[in-house]
Amino acid sequence: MPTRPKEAEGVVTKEEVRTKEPPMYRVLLLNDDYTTMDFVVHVLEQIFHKDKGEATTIMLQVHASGRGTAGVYPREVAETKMAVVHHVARQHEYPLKCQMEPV
Ligand code: TYC
Repeated sequence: MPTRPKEAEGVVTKEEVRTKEPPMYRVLLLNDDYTTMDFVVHVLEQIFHKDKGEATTIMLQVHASGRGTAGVYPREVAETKMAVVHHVARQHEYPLKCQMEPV
């Protein structure tokens, strides 16, 4: 039987212990004509934890191109972020929508 060097006894290699990373999802914000730019920036700051500069860049990207990435998360986190965005948008009577897609 092949032997291991003494110092390798009981050593578990990284591959063996590493838990599998979960599949990740992009949460996308969609443009519309009614939601204010300020509200979208606020959503990106409060829900996606962007600083004001990043939030403004993402909002302008969505405004110009139709959609943009708010963040990338495991499935359940992405689903919750989407639900929170839709909830706060409806509270403020904005039609803001988001979507998620696998990375
Ligand atoms: N297009 C909107 C406006 O001109 C701004 C906006 C940006 C709306 C991003 C939604 O996801 C959005 N007021």
